[in-house]
Amino acid sequence: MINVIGLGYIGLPTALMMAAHGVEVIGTDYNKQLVDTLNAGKTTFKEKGLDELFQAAVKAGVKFTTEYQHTDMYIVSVPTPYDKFSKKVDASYVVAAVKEVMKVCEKGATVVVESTVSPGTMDRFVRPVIEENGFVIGKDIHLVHAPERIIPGNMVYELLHNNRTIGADSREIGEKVKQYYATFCEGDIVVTDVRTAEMTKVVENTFRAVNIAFANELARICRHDDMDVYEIIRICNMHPRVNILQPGPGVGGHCIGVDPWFLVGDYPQLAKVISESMKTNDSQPAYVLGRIHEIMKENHLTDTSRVGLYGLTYKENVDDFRESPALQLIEAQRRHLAQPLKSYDPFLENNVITDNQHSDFDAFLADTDMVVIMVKHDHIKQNWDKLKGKVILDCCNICPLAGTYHI
Ligand code: SAJ
Repeated sequence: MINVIGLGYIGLPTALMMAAHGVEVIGTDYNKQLVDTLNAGKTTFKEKGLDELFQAAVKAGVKFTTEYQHTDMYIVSVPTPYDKFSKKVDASYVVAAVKEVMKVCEKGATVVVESTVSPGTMDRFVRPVIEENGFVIGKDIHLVHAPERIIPGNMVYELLHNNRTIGADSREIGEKVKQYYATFCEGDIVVTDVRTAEMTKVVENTFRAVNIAFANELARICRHDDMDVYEIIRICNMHPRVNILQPGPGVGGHCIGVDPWFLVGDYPQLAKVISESMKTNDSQPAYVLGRIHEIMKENHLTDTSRVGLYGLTYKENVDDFRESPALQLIEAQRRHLAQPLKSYDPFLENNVITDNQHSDFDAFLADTDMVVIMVKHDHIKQNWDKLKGKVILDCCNICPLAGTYHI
């Protein structure tokens, strides 16, 4: 039996996927309300294919509880935020979860940490917890790091098809854990050591962050001399060895805007390109705010409260708004003590900001002169007609209407 610890964005789909593929799974989360919701037959966030997977897992017998289980295999999937000042990983949730596991586990148990951690975290923070409890790692308890790499918006598909990395102290344990993932994973499963697994996950997200920062910097260079950054990137990407990502209003979410900071925090003298890239991405919402004011001036608009942000989530077609560029932009506007911006997001039924968030698209449009497209939800692509006559700043390069402004 597997006890999955942490039933959030990664832990829940992983628990459901294993259960739906014949593994006996009990999911544990210290949030009673979340556990109650799952036990009442409801999922806790929106994700393509998640409800169907949930039904299949419930049918197969998955259980949810607040209690840690006495078993021989654990998958720890709890948050690893970073400390905003030191830029280092905050491993406290992982440490707390492993401490709880140590109270109930059997000798011979395997503890798999799926949470993203900076290289060295397992050695510095997790191993000591196990040893403090009198266990010998590799004999009494086996420790594995198997970072998850599925993308919100396409999680269920990617759980099935992505390649995976399993970092273990011994090949034998790596292969044992691989068998559980192989019950559902159709991709390649690479067995390596713990430190390599830690590093590869962070490097993947850092690669993407640096590439996005490059695109954002190109957008600023092109804006300076009135060149079309999108056309330039499109043509460059026709070269067989060039693949530039897209500029945008900033980088949100809990991965690409966070993980690269782990390397900056641990290697401040070495991670120079990474550090500058993160600063570029982090300043992108403020850059967009500058563009809003420029465009307002050009169009003789004076009332900032008649400017509306379309999209509050951190990316398209998800209801996750953690670290979203739109929220950062609203905050930057507040710091200027200027009139607040309006906002609307088809994925957020309840208000996530205290004021000026509309729940009805038509009412939002009636209340705005200028619309800033922050997120390329499919919803807006079916509604271009309604935006006719508005001043539009499109941060995602999707609006087909003539006269649209870009970042
Ligand atoms: N973004 C851009 N330009 C682009 C692509 C993305 O500005 O060309 C922005 C998005 O709008 C968003 C942010 O970047 O605000 C991040 O979005 P994303 O879709 O690139 O990635 P995440 O954070 O949702 O998921 C990433 C994925 N990592 C990689 O693709 C290397 C996912 O596979 C990981 O599992 C996830 O991080 C994680 O858990 O670490």
